[in-house]
Amino acid sequence: MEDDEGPECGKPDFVLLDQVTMEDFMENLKLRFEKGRIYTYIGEVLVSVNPYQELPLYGPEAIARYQGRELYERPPHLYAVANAAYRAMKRRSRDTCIVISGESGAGKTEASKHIMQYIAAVTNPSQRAEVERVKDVLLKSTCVLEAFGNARTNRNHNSSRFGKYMDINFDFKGDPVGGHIHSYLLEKVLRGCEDEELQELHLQRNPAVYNFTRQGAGLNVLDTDEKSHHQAVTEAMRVIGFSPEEVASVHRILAAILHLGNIEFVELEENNLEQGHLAVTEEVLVDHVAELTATPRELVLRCLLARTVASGGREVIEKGHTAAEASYARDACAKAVYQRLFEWVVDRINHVMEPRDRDPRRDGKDTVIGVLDIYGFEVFPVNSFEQFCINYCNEKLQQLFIQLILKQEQEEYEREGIAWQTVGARPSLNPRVPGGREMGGGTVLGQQVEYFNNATIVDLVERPHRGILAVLDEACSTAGPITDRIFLQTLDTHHRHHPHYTSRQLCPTDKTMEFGRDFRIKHYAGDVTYSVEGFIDKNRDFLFQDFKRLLYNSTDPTLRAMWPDGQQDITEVTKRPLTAGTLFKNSMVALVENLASKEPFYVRCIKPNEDKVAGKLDEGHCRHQVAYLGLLENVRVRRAGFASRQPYPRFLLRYKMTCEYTWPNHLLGSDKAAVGALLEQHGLHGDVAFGHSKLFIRSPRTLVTLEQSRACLIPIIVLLLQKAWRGTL
Ligand code: AOV
Ligand code: MG
Repeated sequence: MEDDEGPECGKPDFVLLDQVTMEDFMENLKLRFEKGRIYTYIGEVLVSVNPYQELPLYGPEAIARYQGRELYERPPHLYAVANAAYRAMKRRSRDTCIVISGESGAGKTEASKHIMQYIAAVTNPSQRAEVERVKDVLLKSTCVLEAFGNARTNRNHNSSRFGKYMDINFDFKGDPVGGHIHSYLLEKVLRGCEDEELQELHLQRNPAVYNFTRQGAGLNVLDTDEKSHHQAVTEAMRVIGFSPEEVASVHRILAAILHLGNIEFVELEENNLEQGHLAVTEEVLVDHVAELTATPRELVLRCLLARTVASGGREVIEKGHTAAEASYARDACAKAVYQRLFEWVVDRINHVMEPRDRDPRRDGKDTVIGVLDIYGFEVFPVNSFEQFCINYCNEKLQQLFIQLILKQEQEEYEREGIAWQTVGARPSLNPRVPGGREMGGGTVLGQQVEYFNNATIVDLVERPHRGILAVLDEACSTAGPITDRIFLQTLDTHHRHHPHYTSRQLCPTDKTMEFGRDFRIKHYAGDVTYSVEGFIDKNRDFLFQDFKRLLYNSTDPTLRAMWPDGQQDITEVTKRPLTAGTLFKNSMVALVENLASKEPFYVRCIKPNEDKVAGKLDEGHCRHQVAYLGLLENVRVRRAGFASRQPYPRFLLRYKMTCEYTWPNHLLGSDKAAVGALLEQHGLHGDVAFGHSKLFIRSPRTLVTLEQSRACLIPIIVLLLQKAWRGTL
C-alpha cells in the first residue's frame, strides 16, 4: 500500500467532487473500488465498500502507518477513524463512539473487528498484564458472541442476529482497562452445537435431524472448518474465563434445546384421567431433556402438557394444553432458554471485563470509546416482527446521524472560535417545517441545507398510544382472542392518513400487499412490506411460569443461575411483563441517548452486489444505498460549512513549498501567521477562516488549487534534490 494516492484513484474525499450529484458520487465510488480503494471520506465520515476478498490493507505494518497521524495524512482507512476516535478521546478526555451502519452483508462486523484490532495494537506499550488481559478478552469475546449470535442467512453467511454495542474503558494513560457489551434483540435462530461429545448429549451429527437446525441443513455441513471453528470458540471461552464445567453446561443446554424442538404432541382419543388428554410421541426425548437440564423427568413432562394457573386468591389449578398450545409453549421455552443462555454468556464476559485494580487517586473517571455494530436495514421476501424492529432501529440511528453531523459541525466551530452564523433558527430538526414539507433544515453558516428528516417515521413507530408499537401492546394486553388481523385493522384506522404508512385495505389496487395480512412502511431507506402474522405472539413472547420454575429448580448451577425469576410463585406472578417490542424500544431510546452524549465517528458500509462476489460493483444496488444512507446530503452539509479543516502545522507541512515566505521554513512567528501569508500569496485568503488551532477552508476549489500548485512543484523539487545529492547543483 502506498502512502499517497494519485489522481487515478479518484478523490479520497467526496467533499472534493466538482459537483455533488449522484452521478459524480457513483463515478468516484466506482473508480476507487476498481483500484482497490474501498475507503473514501466525507469529511470525517468513512464510506466503506465491502471488497469480498482479502486485501493487503490490514495488519501490523498498516497499523503503524496510521498510528498518531491525522485523518487526512494517509489514504482513507478504518485505522484512521479508529485513530481519530482514540486521539479525540485522549486529547479532550471526551467519550467517543464509532457507529457502524449499513445493510446486511455490507461489512459492519468486519469493520468493528479491524477497529478493535487497531486499538489493541496501539495501546499498552508498557505491556501491563492487566491491560493485556482486558485486550485479550475484548478480542476473544467477538468469536464467542458470534458463535452464539450469528447465523447464515441468504444475505450474509455470517450474519449478526443481534446488535452489539461495546464500550471500551480507558484509563488516564489511554490504555484499555475494561469494557462492557450491550446486546440488542437476539433473533432466536438456533444453530446446532457441533461437538465431539455428541454421544453424551444424545445428539446425532446430521443437523437435518433436528427441527431447529433443519432449515439451515445442507448449508450447515459439519466439515473440518466447523470443527476447527468449534475448537476456536472453546479456546476463546477458556481464555475469557469460562470454567470447564460451565462450558459443559452450555453444551448440555444447547443439546436440550435441540431435543426439545423435536418433541411432538398427540391428543388422546379417550380422556384418560390419569394421563390427561395429551401425550408426547417420543418419550425418550423427554428423558434426554430432563437429563441434560438436570431436572426431574415427571416435572418436564408436566410442564410440556399443562400449565398451572392461579384461580383467585391462593388457589392454583392445573390446566391441560391442547396440542397447539403445547407446541407453542415448547417453542417459547426453547427460545427463552437460548436467549437466557446468550444473555448469560454476555454477562459473564462483562463480568471479566469490568474495570478493576483502579488507583482512585490517579484514575478519576475513565473515558470510553463505544463501538456500535448493529444489524443493517433489512428487506426479505416476507418481513416479520424482527425486521420491523431492525428497521425501526435503523430509523433511530439515521435520525441521530442527522442530528449529530450538524451538532458536531457547530461544536467544532465554537471550539475554534469561529463565528457560527445562523440565519433564522439554529440547526433545527423539526420535521414539520412551514409549508408541511417533510424536510428538515440545518442552517450552516447561513446556507440552508435540505435533507430528508425521518423523524416522522420514528414517530409512526414509537409514538405513545397511537404508534405501531403502542397499538401492538394494546392488542397483546387485550383479554380474549385477539388476532393479528384485528391488530392490522386498528393500525389502518389510526394511520390511514400517515404519509409513510399504507396497507392493502387503504390502497386496494396495490396487489403487492395481501388483504388482512400486510402493511407497508415507507422507510427512509425504501419501502418495506410487513406481514402481521405472528406479530402478537412474538411481541408477547410469553413463557409459562411452570418452565421458569422448572429450570430454576435444576441441579445444574449454571442453568439455575439463568432463571432467577423462577423463584416466584404462580400467585405472585400477576404483573404483566413488558413486551418484546417495548423492551426493544426502551433499549433503543437508551442507546441513542448514550450515543448522543459522545463524540461520534461514523463508518457507512456499502454492499457492492447481492452475489457476495469480489470485484463487482452493481450500480443500481449501490445508488440505492448511497441514497438511503443520506451520503449526498452528508457531503452537502459538509460543503455548506467548511469543506476542509486542517491544523496549521499539518497544512504548512503539505503546502509550504508553494510559497516563498514559508519554504523551506518560515520566520513569521506563528504557524497561523505563516498560513495567512501563504494564502494571501495565492489570493485564497477570502475563502478561509482562521480557528485557534485549525484552518477552515470553505470551498473545495481552494484545496484543489493548492493541491495543483503542489503537484506542479513536486517534480521540480525532486529534481533539485537529486541534483543536490549528486553535487551538480
Ligand atoms: P455485516 O456485519 O454488515 O452483515 P459482515 O461484516 O459480516 O457484514 O461481512 C460479510 C462478509 O463480507 C464477511 O464475512 C467477509 O467475507 C466479507 N467482508 C466484509 N468486509 C470485508 C473486508 N474489509 N475485507 C474482506 N472481506 C470483507 V449483518 O451482521 O448480516 O447486517 O446482520
Ligand atoms: Mg454483522
